[in-house]
Amino acid sequence: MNEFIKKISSPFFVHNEEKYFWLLVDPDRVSSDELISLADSAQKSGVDAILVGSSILMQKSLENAISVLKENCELPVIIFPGGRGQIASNADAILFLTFLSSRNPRWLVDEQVLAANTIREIKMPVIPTGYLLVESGELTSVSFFSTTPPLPRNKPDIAVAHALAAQFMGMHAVFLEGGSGAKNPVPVEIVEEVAKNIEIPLIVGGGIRSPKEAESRAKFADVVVIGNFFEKYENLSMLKDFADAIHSAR
Ligand code: 1GP
Repeated sequence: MNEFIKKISSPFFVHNEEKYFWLLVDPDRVSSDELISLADSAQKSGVDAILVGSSILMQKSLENAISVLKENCELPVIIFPGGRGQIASNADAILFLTFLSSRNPRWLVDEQVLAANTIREIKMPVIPTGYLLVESGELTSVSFFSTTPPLPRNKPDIAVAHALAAQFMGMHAVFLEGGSGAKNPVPVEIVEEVAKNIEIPLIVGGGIRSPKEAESRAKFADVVVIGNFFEKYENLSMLKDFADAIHSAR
C-alpha cells in the first residue's frame, strides 16, 4: 500500500510539514486518450495521488478509468465518491465521506450504510473523511445534489466547529471544499483557521486555478486538490508549476 494512504488511513496521522498535491479526475469529462496523457503528465510532474469521482457519473465506468490510470502511472488512485454507486475494487483506497456540512440524512448516514458491505467485501482501505462544503459564489453540483446550503464563506468559526466535530467523531481527515469548478476557492482565512484548530490532516479543493491560489492554501492545508483546471489539455503543462508551489508552501 502507498505510504501516504497507509499514514492517512491510520487514526494517528496528524498534520505535519509535508504538503501533497492530489489531482482529481472526473471520468465523464475526459476521454481515454486524455486519461493516458493525464496519468503520464501527473507522474512526471510531481502529483502525489489521483482522486477519481464525480458528483454525477453518467457515462463512464469508474473501474475502467482507474484501470487506464493505473496502467499509465504508478501513483495511488483514491476514489472520491459522489455516492455509493462509485466504488471500484481496483482503486488503492476510498475517501469514506460524511457530508458533515449537510443536514440531509442521505449524505450524513444513508449512503455510508449502503456502501459499507461492498467496501468490506472488496477489502478497500478507507480514509474516513468529514466533507465540508463552503459557499463559493454560485450553485455547485454538489450543493444542488445535497439539497442543503454550504457553509458561509465569511464565518470561519462555523467551519472550525464542523471540522472539530469531524475530528472528535474520529474521522481521519477534513475535506474543506468549494465544490468542483467553484467560482471562488475556499478563502485562505477559513483554511488557516480550520488548520490551526484541528490535528487531523486538512484537504482543500474547489475552484483553484493558479499556482498562487494553490500555494496560499497549501501554506495551511496538508493536501490541495485540483480537478477542473486540468480538464483542459493545454493546462497539463502547468502541472509541475502547481506541484512545486504546493510542495514548497510553508
Ligand atoms: C472538487 O475539490 C475538488 O471536489 C476539485 O475542485 O475541480 O474546481 O479543481 P476543482
